[in-house]
Amino acid sequence: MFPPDFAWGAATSAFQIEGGWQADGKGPSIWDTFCHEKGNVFGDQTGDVACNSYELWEKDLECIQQLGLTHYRLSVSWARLLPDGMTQHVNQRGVQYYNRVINDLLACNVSPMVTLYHFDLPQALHDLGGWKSPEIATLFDNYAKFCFQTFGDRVKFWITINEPHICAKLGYEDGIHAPGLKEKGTTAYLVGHNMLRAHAKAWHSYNSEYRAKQKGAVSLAFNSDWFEPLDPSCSADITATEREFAFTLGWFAWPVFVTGDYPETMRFAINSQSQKLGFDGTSRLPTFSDDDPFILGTADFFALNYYTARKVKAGGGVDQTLSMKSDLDAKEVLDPSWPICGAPWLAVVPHGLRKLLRYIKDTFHNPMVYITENGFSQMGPVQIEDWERWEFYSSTISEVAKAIQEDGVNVRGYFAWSLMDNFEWADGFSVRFGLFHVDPSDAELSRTMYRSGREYARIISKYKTSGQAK
Ligand code: PNW
Repeated sequence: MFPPDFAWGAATSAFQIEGGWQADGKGPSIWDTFCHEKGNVFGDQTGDVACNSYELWEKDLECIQQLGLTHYRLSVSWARLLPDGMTQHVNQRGVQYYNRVINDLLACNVSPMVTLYHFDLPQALHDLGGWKSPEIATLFDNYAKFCFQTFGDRVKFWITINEPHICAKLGYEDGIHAPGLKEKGTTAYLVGHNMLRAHAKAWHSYNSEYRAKQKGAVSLAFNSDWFEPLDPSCSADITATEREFAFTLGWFAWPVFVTGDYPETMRFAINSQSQKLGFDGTSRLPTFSDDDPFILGTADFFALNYYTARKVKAGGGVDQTLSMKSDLDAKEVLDPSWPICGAPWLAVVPHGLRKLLRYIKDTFHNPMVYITENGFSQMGPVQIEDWERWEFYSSTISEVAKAIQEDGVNVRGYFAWSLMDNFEWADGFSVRFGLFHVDPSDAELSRTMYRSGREYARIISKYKTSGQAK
């Protein structure tokens, strides 16, 4: 049913669970700044305490064991390890914390997958220009090398950057994630460019300095919805769907897996819109230069975060100012037959994952794939008997099985988002993605298993190790 040694995991990220925002010498990140500013996050909630995993790591480990996970995906906080972002000043207490997490996981036979950057840039680096500055690639590379050097004897799966598309678009175009900039139609492309340069530098460092000894794998995590034309017989909707893929998944996966450069569709759309609006100057989508690291081939596996699907209709998105939306010139539509879970953007479309996996196989040269995030959110009253979420997981996992068996996609692992309810960015704690419930107003912050957690544990114990149903 599943390949033997299939990775059965769950994922979290540092800012969303750790808290301890100033503990033991940690520096502030752009998310600390962003959520301390009123009006940015639901109910002005913050990540100051979150699930307090900085102090309650043992409780997380118990959850991981109760689920029987083979793998756990976490992120390390750059500003906890290097408070001002630079390697000159190392916070040893931060190093100790992650050493303990990693060692405890290994002692319980759980393999860590570590993300270096999950939205939480050290504020000190943002103040120097952050992702907008070309220097960030070298600073990120230094940080990555520090992590490979410090933890790489034990960590065999690395994700450099989580969802560069979401980071760039929500943080620098829409302004709803930190650092809250709305510099439309320009900065997100620049930020994405520097993220690719930073990622590629770190991959090359691993490849030449650490791989032989540490024998791990390095990638970056792409997010993509499954897109299909609203009217499959309308050629404008079909090309709009191609643009959607190009502007989300292709933006980052095409350079890394196919050509070393952005999809032609994307550059063409951006440049023709610039022309139409009389924007002079060079392309808003930067070009890679000979001084840049080679981008092509800088991923050892394909890491995919999948949540939902969209139908795509041509046009409609165009306005007369520069923006990513006008460049894209497409409108996303929800199919009324798709149920919505919790958050309004989250249509439940498990079969979209199978289709997307097939698309990835065909477009990106049949890579080894890890689904590094997939989940279902709950809002409103807490439902511990969350049978809808359970149904979602069980049908999604069966779509993954079909992708493997019937479509021949090389899927090697699946990580549920998330191990526990946590700080869901601009939605604060109002949107719950956990397999364990955490109530942020409970002084103990106890973790309570949802029904879906129990069912996920059953699936895992059924398929773990042999891949065959027991
Ligand atoms: C991902 N959107 O982010 C992240 O990797 C997680 O940290 C996050 O908790 C998870 O998905 C669930 O949202 C996203 O608004 C954040 O479209 C926002 C969006 C998509 C992904």
